[in-house]
Amino acid sequence: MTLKLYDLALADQEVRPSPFCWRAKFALLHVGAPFEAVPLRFTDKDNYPHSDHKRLPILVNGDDIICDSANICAYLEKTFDGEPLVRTSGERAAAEFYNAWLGASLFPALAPMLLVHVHAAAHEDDKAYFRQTREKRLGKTLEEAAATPGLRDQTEEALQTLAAPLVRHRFLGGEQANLSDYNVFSVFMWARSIASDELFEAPQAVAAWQERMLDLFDEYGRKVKRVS
Ligand SMILES: N[C@@H](CCC(=O)N[C@@H](CS)C(=O)NCC(=O)O)C(=O)O
Repeated sequence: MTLKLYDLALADQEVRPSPFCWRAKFALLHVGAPFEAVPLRFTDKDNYPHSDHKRLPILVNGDDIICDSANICAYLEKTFDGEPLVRTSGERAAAEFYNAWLGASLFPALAPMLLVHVHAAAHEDDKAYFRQTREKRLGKTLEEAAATPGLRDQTEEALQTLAAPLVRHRFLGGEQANLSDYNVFSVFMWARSIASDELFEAPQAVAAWQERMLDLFDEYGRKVKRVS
């Protein structure tokens, strides 16, 4: 049976930037589960497949409805015999470390620069909702957040740290991509979907890893539509 992954879409339904949705899509591709990515907009809440959970991704597999990207990864590991997302407890611990690094380092630097681009590319019916919810969270306007001094430098510093393992390893998972790669690269897919390449310059080791990540799964990440 084909699974349905409810995936956040912008004004152009083919542009799907959500980093959490990307984490779920890469996990599905990795375990080899056939899926259809179904677009939903921010304010399309009545069509979200869960009565209470109003964030994406949501995965539907027959009667199973799984909310939250981390739960989706755990569900896929439990349900599918394909390639495991991590092979050892050490790899799992590393994936948890990269998540913590994302939350402490890359995300806070990159998100304020990206949110204004999400708003620009959002559907007209979503724009007011997106601005209101995000500005409440930020405590400032999207434009003020994007203009915070030093965001580019902070992003590039975070990427210097990410370069450390990638100088000697093809992937954060070692020879093959694993959950660590998908968690981190999902944030790059967010940036790639909605913003120009000029927001930051990645160190060479990170840039080369990005290309390897874009090559995976028959170039799934490279082929998807970006805001023009
Ligand atoms: N912890 C959740 C976070 C999901 C999340 O925040 N998704 C955002 C899109 S990136 C969303 O659906 N937002 C809907 C809204 O703001 O109404 C996960 O990992 O799935």
